[in-house]
Amino acid sequence: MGIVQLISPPLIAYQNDIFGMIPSPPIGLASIAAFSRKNGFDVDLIDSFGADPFRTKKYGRQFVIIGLDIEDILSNIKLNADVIGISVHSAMVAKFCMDLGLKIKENYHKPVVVGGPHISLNYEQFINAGIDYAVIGEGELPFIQLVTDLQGGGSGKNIPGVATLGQSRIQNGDVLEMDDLPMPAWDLIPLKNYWKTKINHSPFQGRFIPMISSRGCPFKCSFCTTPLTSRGRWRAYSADRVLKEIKFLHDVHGVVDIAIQDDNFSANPKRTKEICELIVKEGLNLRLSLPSGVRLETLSEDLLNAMRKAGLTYLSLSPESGSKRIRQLMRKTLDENKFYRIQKHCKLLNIKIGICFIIGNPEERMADILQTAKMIAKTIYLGADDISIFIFSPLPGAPLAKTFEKKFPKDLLGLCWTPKWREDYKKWAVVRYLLYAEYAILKIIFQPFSIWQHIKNVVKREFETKGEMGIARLLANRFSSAKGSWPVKPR
Ligand code: B12
Ligand code: SF4
Repeated sequence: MGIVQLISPPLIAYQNDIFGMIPSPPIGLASIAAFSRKNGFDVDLIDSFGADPFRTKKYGRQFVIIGLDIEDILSNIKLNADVIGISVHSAMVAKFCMDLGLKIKENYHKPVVVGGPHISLNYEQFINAGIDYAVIGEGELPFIQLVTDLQGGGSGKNIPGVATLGQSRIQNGDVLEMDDLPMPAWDLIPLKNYWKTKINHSPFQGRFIPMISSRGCPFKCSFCTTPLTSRGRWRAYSADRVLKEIKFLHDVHGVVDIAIQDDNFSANPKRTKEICELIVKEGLNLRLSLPSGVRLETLSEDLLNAMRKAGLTYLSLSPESGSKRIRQLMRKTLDENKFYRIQKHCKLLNIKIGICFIIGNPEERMADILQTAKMIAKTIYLGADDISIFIFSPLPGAPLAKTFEKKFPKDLLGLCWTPKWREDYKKWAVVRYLLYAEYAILKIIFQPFSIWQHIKNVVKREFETKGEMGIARLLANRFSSAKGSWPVKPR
C-alpha cells in the first residue's frame, strides 16, 4: 500500500548528566509503527539511539548526542518511503528533530510529519519553520488518516488532530478504543542493544522493557504537561489486554523486567488489582516496577499486597516537596500520614521504594528546603531505599512555566531536570548536592546493612534501586574507556 519511514532521535543530554541520560525504547513510535502495519503500510523504523548506543558526539558546547547523528540518519532513510515521521519526545530533542526534518525535506523532498509529547503543545514552531505536518495528541488514527490522504493525492488539510501551514486551529483527533490498538512493534526496535547498555529508567536484573497500560492523567500538577496533552482523560487497556501484552513480551522477547511507565497505572485500582490477579493466575515469574511516580491517592495496603504477589519490586512515590506551601503551588495534594503508612507497608512487603522531589520552584525559600530535608530524613528512617532530586525545569506548555517563558534558551536545549541555563542553577545544584549528602549519611546511620547489598548490586549490575543505577552510571562515566561500559565519553 505504501511505505512509511519512522525515526526516533538519538538521546541528547548535558554531558555527564546522569539525570538526563536515560535511554528507553520509544514506546509511542513503536505504537505508531504497529498501527501503520495494521493498516497495510510497510514500515521502516530508525531508532537512532538503539541503533548505536555506544556512539557519542559533542552537540554544541555542553551537550552530547548518543546514537546516530543527522548525517547517519539521512543515509539510512529508505529512498522509496512515501512519508517520513519523526518522534519528538521532549524539548531536549526538539532542535535536533527540527533540523533533521528540514534536512530530509531539502535532500529527499518527501512530506515530513512530526508527533510526540513535545509536539502536542509546541507544534506551531515546527510548522512555521517549514515542517509539513504535526500530529497533535495520540497519533495512531490521525497519522494513518494523513498518510492515506496524501497517498490519494490529498493535501493533508482538514484532518482532525493534524496541523499544517495555515491551519492553526486544530480540531481534536479521534482516539481509538485502547484495546483496539495493536501491541507496540518491538520487533522493529533493536532491544538487544538497549540490554547491552545495562542502563534503564527503572531497576532491572535481566532483559527489560517499558510498557504503557494506560494513557493520560486526571490530576493537574502545574509543572506537568500531561493534563493538557491528555485533556484530563485517563484511558486504559483492559486487564486481559495488559496480561496478553505482558505474556507476549515474556514469551517472545524473553523479558523478565517490566517497567510500567504509565502516568497513572493505578488510577483505577480495581483494574490494577485485576491485572495483578491475572499475572498470578498465569504463573508468570516477572519483576514489575513503577518508576514514574504513583499517585498516593490511588494506593492502598490491599492493592500493594496484590501488586507484590504479581511481582512488583520497585515503586516510586512523588511527594515532590516536603513543604505544603510549595506542594500547593505545584497543585500537588499529599496526605502525609498515608505517605508514611504506605512506605511502611512497602517495607513490610519488601517492595523497594524511591521517593522523588523537585526543588527550585521560583517561590521556594530556605524554610521550604528545610521541610524537604525533614521529609527525606523521615523517609530514610522508615526505610525508603532511594531518593531522586530534580531541579525544577519549566516545560514548555506547562502552567508553571509561564513565569520562565521569556528566559527559555532559544533552542529549548537544557529544558530537562538539570536546567543549567537557569540563572540560579548553581544555587540549586548545591542544595541538591546537600540533600543527597543528607540522604547518604542517614542511609549509613539508619540502614547500615543495606549499603553492602547496594555495593553487591552495582558490581553485579543487577539493580534493585535507581540509586544503584546512578552510581553505576557515574562509574561508567568516570571509567568509560572500558569496553562496553555506558555512557561512553563524547568524541
Ligand atoms: C515514559 C516517559 C519517558 C521515558 C521513556 C521515553 C521514551 N523513549 O519513550 C524516559 C524516562 C526515558 C523519559 C525521559 C525524558 N523525558 Co519523558 N516522559 C515519559 C512519559 C511519562 C510517557 C511517554 C509515553 O511513553 N507515553 C505513551 C505513548 C504511547 O505515548 P507518546 O509517547 O506520547 O506517543 C504518542 C503520541 O505522542 C504520538 N507520537 C509519538 N511519536 C510520534 C511520531 C509521529 C511521526 C507521530 C505522527 C505521532 C507520534 O503518537 C503516540 C501514540 O499515540 C511522558 C509523559 C506523557 N504522558 O507524555 C514524559 C515526558 C514526555 N517526558 C518529558 C521529559 C521532560 C523527559 C526528559 C527531558 C526528562 C529528563 N530526564 O530530563 C527525558 C528526555 C528524553 C529524551 N531524550 O527526549 C516531558 C516532556 C515535556 C517537554 N515538552 O519537554 C513529559 C511530557 C513529562 C512531563 N510532563 O514532564 N521519558
Ligand atoms: S505529575 Fe503525574 S500526577 Fe501530576 S499531572 Fe503529571 S502525570 Fe498527573
